[in-house]
Amino acid sequence: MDILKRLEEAVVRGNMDEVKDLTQSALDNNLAPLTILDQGMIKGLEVVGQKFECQQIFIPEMLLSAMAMKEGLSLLKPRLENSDTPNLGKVVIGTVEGDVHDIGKNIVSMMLTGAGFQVVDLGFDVPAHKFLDAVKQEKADILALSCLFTPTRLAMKDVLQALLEANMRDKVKVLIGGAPIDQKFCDLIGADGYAPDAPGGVQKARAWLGK
Ligand code: B12
Repeated sequence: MDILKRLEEAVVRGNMDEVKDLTQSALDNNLAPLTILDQGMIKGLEVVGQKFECQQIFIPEMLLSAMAMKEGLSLLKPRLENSDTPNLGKVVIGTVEGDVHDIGKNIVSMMLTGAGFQVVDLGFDVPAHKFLDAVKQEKADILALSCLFTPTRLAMKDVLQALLEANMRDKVKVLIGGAPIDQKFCDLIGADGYAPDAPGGVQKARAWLGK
């Protein structure tokens, strides 16, 4: 069986050792890190999501798959973050309050780093005031917000409101993303931009800073 298909299935089974070994083999076979991610690991998590929806698996299994994915991602990290480009600007990133999904956010963070941005990652379940403090303290050019769990989308609006109340809204560009986000929602809450994936986010960030 094709190595990427085996990787997908190992993520579905949540087998950490297998995911790590197969990711290493894929790299040894000169497969590009983005191909390994998109056509192996992320496909696996999509299957996991479908199985969870049909109640074929439950939270512990979903968590195991996430942990296995993180093992594989740790091998891709140095390659995704490797950059010889000068510092393009500063990005503060995090998953919004109430949401613990951080794999997509971590990938965006790695790819921004790889593109030459300095990234300050606040982690997940981040309240609006923490984003505000970090933007001020770090003098960030861009604030990147992630969410996966649909009800937490509204926490993005709270962050924008906090920036507005602190007279900081025009000091930082706000980029949003995550599975339940689209351009319509972006327009609705008044964020500066949306991207459907990590490469799209990098593209937007570069364009904003004129790079
Ligand atoms: C792994 C997982 C978990 C893990 C998370 C572990 C972790 N550390 O992240 C655990 C087990 C903890 C978990 C918990 C829950 N989960 Co969950 N989870 C998933 C799963 C299987 C994969 C998510 C993932 O990492 N995908 C892969 C990454 C790479 O994709 P991504 O995040 O979308 O990111 C890409 C883009 O969206 C974009 N992007 C993301 N962020 C940003 C930000 C910016 C700025 C930009 C530009 C782009 C961008 O770029 C990324 C890469 O290109 C999904 C199913 C799925 N299909 O996604 C369900 C899913 C997201 N979970 C779901 C649910 C319901 C839950 C729980 C509520 C379950 C429960 N009953 O408790 C809890 C939520 C708890 C909470 N308060 O947050 C639902 C959400 C449904 C909905 N529409 O709201 C899903 C869709 C499963 C399903 N089909 O029902 N989950």
